[in-house]
Amino acid sequence: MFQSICLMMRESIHTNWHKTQEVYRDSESKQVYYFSMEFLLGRMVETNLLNMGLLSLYSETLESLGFDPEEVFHEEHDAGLGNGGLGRLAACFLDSLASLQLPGHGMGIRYKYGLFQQKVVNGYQVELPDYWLKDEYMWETKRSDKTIEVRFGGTVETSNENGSLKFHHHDYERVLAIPYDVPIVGYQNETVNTLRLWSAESTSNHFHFHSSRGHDYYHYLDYKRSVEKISEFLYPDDSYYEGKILRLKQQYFLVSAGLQSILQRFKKQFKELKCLPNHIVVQINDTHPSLIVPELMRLLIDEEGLDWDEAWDITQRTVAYTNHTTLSEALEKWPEDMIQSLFPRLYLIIKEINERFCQMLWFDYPELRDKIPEMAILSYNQIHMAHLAMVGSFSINGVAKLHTDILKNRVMKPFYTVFPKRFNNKTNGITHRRWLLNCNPELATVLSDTIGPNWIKEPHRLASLLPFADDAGLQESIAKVKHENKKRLAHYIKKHYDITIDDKSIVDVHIKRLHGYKRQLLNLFHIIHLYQLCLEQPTIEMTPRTFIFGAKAAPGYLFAKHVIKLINTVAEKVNHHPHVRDKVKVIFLENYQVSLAERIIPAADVSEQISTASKEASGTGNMKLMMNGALTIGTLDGANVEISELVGPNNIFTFGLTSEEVFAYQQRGDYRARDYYNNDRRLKSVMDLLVNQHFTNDDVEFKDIFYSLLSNNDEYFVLKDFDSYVHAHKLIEQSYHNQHEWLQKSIINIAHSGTFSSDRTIQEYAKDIWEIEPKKQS
Ligand code: B1N
Repeated sequence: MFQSICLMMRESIHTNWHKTQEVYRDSESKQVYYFSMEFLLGRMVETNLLNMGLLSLYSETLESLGFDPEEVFHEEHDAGLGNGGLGRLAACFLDSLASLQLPGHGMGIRYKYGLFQQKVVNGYQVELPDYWLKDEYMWETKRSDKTIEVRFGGTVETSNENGSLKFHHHDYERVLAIPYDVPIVGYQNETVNTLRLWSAESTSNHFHFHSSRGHDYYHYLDYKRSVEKISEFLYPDDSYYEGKILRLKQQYFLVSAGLQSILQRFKKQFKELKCLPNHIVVQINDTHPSLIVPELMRLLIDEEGLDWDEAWDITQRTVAYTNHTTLSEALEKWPEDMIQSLFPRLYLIIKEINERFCQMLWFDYPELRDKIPEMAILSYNQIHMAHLAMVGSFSINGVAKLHTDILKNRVMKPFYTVFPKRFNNKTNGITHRRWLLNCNPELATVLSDTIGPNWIKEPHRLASLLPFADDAGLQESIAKVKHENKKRLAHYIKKHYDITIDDKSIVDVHIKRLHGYKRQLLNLFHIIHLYQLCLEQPTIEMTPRTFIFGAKAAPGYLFAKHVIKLINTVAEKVNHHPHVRDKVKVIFLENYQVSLAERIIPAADVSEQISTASKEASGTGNMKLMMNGALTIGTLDGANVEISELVGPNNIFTFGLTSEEVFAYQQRGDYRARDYYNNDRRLKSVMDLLVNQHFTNDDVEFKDIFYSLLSNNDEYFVLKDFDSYVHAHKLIEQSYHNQHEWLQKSIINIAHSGTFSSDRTIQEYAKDIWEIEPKKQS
């Protein structure tokens, strides 16, 4: 049934798909290509039906045929081609581009294995491969006719032809890049854009293998294996740079295949390469595709015969760069010799770009001369990809106001001095179609009943809810929807975990990748504190709370894995202790992914956004949760700052150090975590439970956590922020007690969430960076 539905949908999608491409071509529209190593699409059947305007019809028809629509739709495996926020942002952007009728497409990799599937065994995370292509992927179309060749390794020779240098590439390894196109359906507007995912294949005939090393069969098999590995799996690291050669190959594979296909299409239609920036813009999602800069230079100079200055002008006017993190462990720095041996020609180009950039600094910015070593693209045998991206692009943007300010005034400060006009902010957003209309249709109906349905096309109109924040009728309807959503989640938890949660409890959710800076540990310390309160005072009055965690840890990130084990261990204790279990429940939902988020978010009362201030570039879960009426407990970090400004201090629970305070501590170096352990009785008794075998008789993992806080001086200020976090949770409990007050806050949050629709974000990119306009179909 699922496959039949998809086949029917494909017919009408494909008609509009062809039409859209014709309209773009005939109108010579400028088109944007969003290059990203990750697209975290999740399931597409429901959102495609929604956007086609057919969701109710299909659901009703399925029911009348005796099928449960949910069961049929859930046959679709999540497309998990991303780690977390960065990959999901790319997917939301595609939805908004199509829904706003903008000519914009995605370029990515068709990984054979998406992000690993997480199982929890005995409290530990276990990773299983995500073989998402096991069944046919119903949305993709293979386009063998558009195959591209990508070249790795080899040597470069120069020759002098009529006074100009020519570069010849020999003995390279040939890799075929096969595109698989996925249609991106706009919301009820007949626009269908393209996400092009590249798959690596070896050349089928090994006699075509351009190697001086001969046509040896075993050599061919080795070659075939090494090629197929390129698009085999997604690296499971979030906000972390792993300097693996295979990852670098993946990046170049995407960049080279994507760019060549764009140039091929461009040249068919237009003659003058000089006009490239008038018709094409390439947005790079973090530095992962930043080899686009030297690769475009290579194609323009070596293949198209342009000179350096012409090529550089075109490149700089075509590429735009988005930064998503300031964490030093996530900044990409590739070893010079790795770049040189994998891409000998790109290496020469990067050296030349670096040389010219450093010369320019020396002559034009004498005051920055002593900064040249730290600004260079190539220094200490490393290639700094962020520097390459900044020098080679016309736009550099951060993803929330605070984050952009930190880039301008701290992390990228000297670059901001040199290129002040390039820097700009584009606060992230989420598609309200998936994250409200589709995942919480009952809430959407209540909203439309109150303010009419215009907010669906123009999400800022959700602000019309503000006058109704106090309205008893609306409050009651919203409370009812939330309660129904909690019951559904409770049912899911009962079925899959055999744990009963109180559907009248405060549902508090912390769902995101597991990372030290995201401080799941701080949340857990508060939970342990509540647990101890219940033990000390068995009759204590407490509004029952359900704490839900969903988080994957990178397989090699031991600290994060220890935190998962600790959450599960605490959950086991808390959920069974007779003095605690009716007041506090802790659930770790395994395999957190897009489809699970769609279940959890509509049921949430409280949204945990508690990163160490300055560390979370934006966050987007914060936006999804507020849009579904949850109230935020959060630090003044990332987009929380903007949420707080919009809803006002009474409608959010902020706590903890500010980013300025964090920077000041780091600068002075006078934070003493141990003092907080010694001086706060609650904190000491919480932490001591980690190492006194209270939870298990073998607590090596927990000792590791304990010592990371004390011996390593608590890099993320968990101990410092504990007190104000506990206080904020007390305020939450009080406020929840007064349901009228709580629902008013909830409505105010929903009303302001329209600002965080990715439609708003994409309109800003379209106007300020891309200079593209909507194209009506027909
Ligand atoms: O990008 C999201 C932001 O909302 C988050 O705050 C930010 O942490 C996230 C290397 C990353 N930054 N950097 C990454 C992902 C994978 C990888 O290999 C870095 N992800 C973010 C959207 O702007």
